[in-house]
Amino acid sequence: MELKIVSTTCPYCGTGCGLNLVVRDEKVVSVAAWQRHPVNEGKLCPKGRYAHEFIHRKDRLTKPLIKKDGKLVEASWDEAYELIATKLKTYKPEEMACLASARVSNEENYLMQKFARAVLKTPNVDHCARLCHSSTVAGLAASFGSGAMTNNIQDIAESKCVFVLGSNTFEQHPLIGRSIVRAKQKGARVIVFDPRYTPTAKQADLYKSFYSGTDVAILNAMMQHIIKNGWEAKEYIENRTKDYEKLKAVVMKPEYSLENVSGISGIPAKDIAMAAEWFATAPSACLLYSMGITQHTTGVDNVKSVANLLMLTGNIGKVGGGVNALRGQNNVQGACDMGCLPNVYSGYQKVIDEPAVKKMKEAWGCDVAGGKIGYTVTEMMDVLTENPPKLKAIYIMGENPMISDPDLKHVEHALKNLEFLVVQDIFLTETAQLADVVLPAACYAEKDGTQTSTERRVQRWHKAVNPPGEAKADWEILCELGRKMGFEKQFSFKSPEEIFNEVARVTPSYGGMSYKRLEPEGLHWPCPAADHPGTPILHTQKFANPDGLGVFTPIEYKPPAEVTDAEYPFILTTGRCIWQWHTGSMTRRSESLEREAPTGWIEINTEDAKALGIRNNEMVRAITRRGEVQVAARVTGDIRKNVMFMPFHYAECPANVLTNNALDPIAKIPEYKVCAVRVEKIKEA
Ligand SMILES: Nc1nc2c(c(=O)[nH]1)N[C@H]1C(S)=C(S)[C@@H](COP(=O)(O)OP(=O)(O)OC[C@H]3O[C@@H](n4cnc5c(=O)[nH]c(N)nc54)[C@H](O)[C@@H]3O)O[C@H]1N2
Ligand SMILES: Nc1nc2c(c(=O)[nH]1)N[C@H]1C(S)=C(S)[C@@H](COP(=O)(O)OP(=O)(O)OC[C@H]3O[C@@H](n4cnc5c(=O)[nH]c(N)nc54)[C@H](O)[C@@H]3O)O[C@H]1N2
Ligand code: SF4
Ligand SMILES: [Mo]
Repeated sequence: MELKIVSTTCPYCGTGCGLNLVVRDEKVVSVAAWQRHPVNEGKLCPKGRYAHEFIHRKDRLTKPLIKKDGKLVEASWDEAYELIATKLKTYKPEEMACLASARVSNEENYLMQKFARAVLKTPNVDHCARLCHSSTVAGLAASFGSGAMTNNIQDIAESKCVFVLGSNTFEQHPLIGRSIVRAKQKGARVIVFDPRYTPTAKQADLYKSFYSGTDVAILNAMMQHIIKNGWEAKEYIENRTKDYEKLKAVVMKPEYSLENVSGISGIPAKDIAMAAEWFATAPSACLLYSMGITQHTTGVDNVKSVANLLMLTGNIGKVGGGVNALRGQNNVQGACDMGCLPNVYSGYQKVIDEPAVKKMKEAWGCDVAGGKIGYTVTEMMDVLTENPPKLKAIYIMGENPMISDPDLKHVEHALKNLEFLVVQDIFLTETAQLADVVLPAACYAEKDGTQTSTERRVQRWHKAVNPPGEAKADWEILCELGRKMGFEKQFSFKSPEEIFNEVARVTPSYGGMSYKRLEPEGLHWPCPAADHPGTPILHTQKFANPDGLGVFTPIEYKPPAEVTDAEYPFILTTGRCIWQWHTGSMTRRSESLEREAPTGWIEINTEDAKALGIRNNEMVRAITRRGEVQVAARVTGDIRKNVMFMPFHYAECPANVLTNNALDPIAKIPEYKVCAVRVEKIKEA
């Protein structure tokens, strides 16, 4: 039997590992290592290893579905397009919204925002980056002028002090974890602060647990200790930054003394001091963060505090330094780069800047939405529950908010208030079940395209097999619908490569890229010209702000939106495990992964469990102000007393029934990492 090997990029996390799909008889039968790939060098984590298992599942969507008498029934593509086109023409632009997807290619995301802005003329386009790193995009842009991971993955291995704050790297970005191990082997000290003793924490030379939501206090205390000891990078601060005095005025306040912050965070004063000393006196130091920092009502504040610490110690723009904001989904960096955010076109060109609007009008040859910032995902759910709802139709490509958004009762209420919902997915998800029209999409292995990983590396996907039944690639669907709605010229693309060439034409940071140049292992943006080698490390000479300087921002500590009280006495934090992916649409359909973590749990500290009379594995009720779920208790010493943790992957015990949709005022990211919870034994009947 003949085997075909097709190289592509892993469809799960933002690490961007290269893999080889093994194809036999038109089926992807296995995944093999890509030995010389610069990121993973032939290694894969379990999700990459089993990334073929969901592809040929019998329950893939294979035909368009239309809701008739409350039931989804099979329809032809023509019927589906006709219905969508007719319906969408009846609404005003501001009554419609589109959600793009961090799971699909750059080309497909580019087309989704083009569809929203050129066809529907609506400014309302966003995607799950809102729930994820919107704090980073806003916070790092304010500090450095650019909202992306500053250094590349390999570079972490060169660091002499790696501080992991709010990232469970070894479970969530396992192949980036390897770079931490390498750094350690070369003599780096590793610091991990996390409310849970995670597999990442096990790698640390200094691990401390703390109360969720106290990061700003900890970072300010570290900075105070550094300044008091004269360890700040004086020359760097002088030459490359501004507003240092403003920062100093805040971090030197008595509130941020080691002793006081020890009381707020639960980390002993001497350990905060040790972390500060290690970080500031190392020849190079970097910080890795992810959702532990961003998913707070103070998400942007947290990110700016991280940026402050790194500038204070002179660690931005150099080898082994950097703010390494680890982007989550395989193509969340790309979806942001492509302009699937309500305030920017591709390449972060602002929709409120007149020259940018003019540029897009000329490039696309039609009128486009501009001048006004649209709704974010989280705001969409809010305006949908107003009376009358401000939105009437949403087109969702590759997202599953019915499991992933905060406060699910609120989300369900919102989506049910829509007059018209289109969902384009590879499976009939919880969200698709609510749709009026469901469109069957091709998955990563069934199409060509590009994706951009967390280290800004733009890499190719190569098509290995045909999609099942009548399913089509997202880019084909958007082109056909765009043409159906009268935008023949704007959606005339015959291939992803043609779309990419348009992306390169209108997006300065991708300007020098082409499919040819991306082979075999991609390029790091910014890559502005055809002879530019790409940029693995940002800000080496100057920051991306107009004056070239990095900006210190004084940040005061603020407690989370919901704090514990007598009724809800514990802090609930939520996140992930290594085996499952978000809403489980793909991993729960992968036998090898599902077997390892078949249902959810709530982690409860051993002493807390004892006080509550709860045994390991016993089903309990977890209750917050939003709702309650029944879930198995996992009694463990690996979580801080008074803190509980739940993964959000499981529809049968959905953590997001419990979470709080309070938002960061700037990034509009919800506070998934902190709410107040009570846990009760289920009384035997
Ligand atoms: N296996 C797997 N891998 C994934 C994903 C997945 O679903 N499954 N999702 C991907 C995506 S989209 C993302 S965004 C990333 C997320 O990657 P991570 O951010 O690493 O994952 P999380 O589990 O959300 O949270 C990380 C850590 O934050 C800690 N934490 C909780 N509260 C706080 C706090 O207040 N402050 C701090 N500093 N830490 C806190 C948690 O204990 C947890 O260990 O993972 C990506 N990788
Ligand atoms: N409680 C809690 N909730 C959270 C978080 C948390 O830490 N705690 N984290 C948040 C974060 S960081 C994120 S990123 C979000 C993720 O939230 P979502 O993006 O809603 O979650 P996914 O399950 O990744 O949804 C992706 C969908 O895309 C589909 N899909 C896959 N490939 C394709 C394709 O090629 N084409 C199309 N059309 N569809 C495709 C999948 O089947 C799936 O339904 O969840 C957020 N929710
Ligand atoms: S680390 Fe991320 S990109 Fe690499 S194999 Fe695992 S899930 Fe895929
Ligand atoms: Mo994410």
